[in-house]
Amino acid sequence: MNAAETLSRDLLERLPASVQTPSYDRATLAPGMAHLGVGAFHRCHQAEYTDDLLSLRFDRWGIVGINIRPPTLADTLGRQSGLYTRLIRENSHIEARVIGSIVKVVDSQDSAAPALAVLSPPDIELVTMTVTEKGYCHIPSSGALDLSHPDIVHDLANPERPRSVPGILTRALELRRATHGRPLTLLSCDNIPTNGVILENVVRTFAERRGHGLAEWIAANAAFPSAMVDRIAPAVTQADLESVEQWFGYRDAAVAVGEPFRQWVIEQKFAGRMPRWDLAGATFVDDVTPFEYLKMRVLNGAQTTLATLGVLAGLEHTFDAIADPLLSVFVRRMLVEETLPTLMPVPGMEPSAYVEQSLARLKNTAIRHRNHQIATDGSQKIVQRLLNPIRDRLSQGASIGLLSVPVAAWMAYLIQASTRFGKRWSVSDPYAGKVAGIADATGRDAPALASAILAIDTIFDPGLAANQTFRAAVISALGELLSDDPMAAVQHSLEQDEIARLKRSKQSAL
Ligand code: CS2
Repeated sequence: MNAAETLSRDLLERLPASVQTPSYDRATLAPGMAHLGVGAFHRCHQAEYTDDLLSLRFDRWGIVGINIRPPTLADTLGRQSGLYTRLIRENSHIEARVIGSIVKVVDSQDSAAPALAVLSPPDIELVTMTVTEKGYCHIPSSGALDLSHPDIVHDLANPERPRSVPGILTRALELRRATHGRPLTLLSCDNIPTNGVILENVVRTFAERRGHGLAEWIAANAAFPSAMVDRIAPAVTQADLESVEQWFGYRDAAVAVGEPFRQWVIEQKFAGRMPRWDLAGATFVDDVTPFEYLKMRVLNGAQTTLATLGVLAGLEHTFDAIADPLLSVFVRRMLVEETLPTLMPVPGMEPSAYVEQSLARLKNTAIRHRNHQIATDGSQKIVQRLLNPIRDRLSQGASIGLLSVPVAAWMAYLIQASTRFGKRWSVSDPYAGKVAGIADATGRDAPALASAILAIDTIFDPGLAANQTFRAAVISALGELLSDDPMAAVQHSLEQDEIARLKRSKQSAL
């Protein structure tokens, strides 16, 4: 084998035996579903489940991958006929497999036309998507479509040339209605709570504004199941790409790297035929909510906590943050004491074992998940990961001193990206400009900073923002996080928690 050869159909036959290859006949694999947002996560998750399913029970379920945002796919997956290497890594363990379920890729960054040409024909029966939290153009605190979002304003004025996910999906449904009327299942695979409900909301709101009975047609002919998805699969680096050539002797421009753990729980609510992913390890259930709470509050909550506090502590990756003794004690205590009591019973799962398993996953040193990557778009993540459990705790009259620290850390992370705070790092978040504006106008006054940020009602629901216990906890943590010793906030919250615990146990002993 030529060392510099690029992954292709021809090369499949000549790969080293340590690289697994598709066991089914890709030449006869017809497309049956489309996926929006072909990033590292899709390549390590839905595409892998589909690859598993195709080898168990071959069916017309090839994936057409579409990107409506950068990066383009033509030069990477496109050149490799959709083939790519999926590496599973855990510390020194490496497992390589070429995934064959993506049969075609389409770039639709400049105009929605190529995406619509894929989504409209009747052979596509299902659309899955990983478009990030902000892709839904919803208001995080309420789940409603953000009618002031520039892309939504554009799409309502130009519905035939949409830019946004809700605009593109609504237009595709409109074209399907006009041409063949076949039903469609739209399956969100993003980490937003009740993702199916939010997707349905934004599409319905958009369609209602289009009129002509479109919203009613969609209600009768489309399904929007919710799903909980899980696998840690960070953004791919140059080093990941080079590793495949080093270890296996071929080039691959579309490598994806993930951890061994994976999970997919899907609400059984489909408009038509569905891939039997349940045969490949996914679970079909009537209600995803308990699984969603567990995953977003525990695993994702821990990730966001370690990421924001990790950046403030000068640590690069999740595994660096969890190796820090203080942060590791903090995150476990926060999850066990404050998060766990907010969860719903999950069939077949013991919550404290899930916490331990999640923390163990975060220690995997081969998964180089940058704290800045996880902190990206924090404004779209903290509601489901931190604020919802805080709200539940407050309604139980229970303590929130620990969960408030990562909320303040998210604020400190955005505040310190402002000019007034010397632009300590650059951030990517739809609310970065707003928070920087607040920081520039306010300076180092923690109560004033916290008050102004808590007043952003599209993130903080007003009832929560007005809660004095929550405000006091956030203000106190923020003051320390912005000081020269940011980890004092973590230390103090643990001490306060310990004192409160002792008081409680004395009281219950009386
Ligand atoms: C991460 C998630 O970047 C992030 O927001 O917390 O991508 C996380 O790795 C996945 O949800 C794990 O399933």
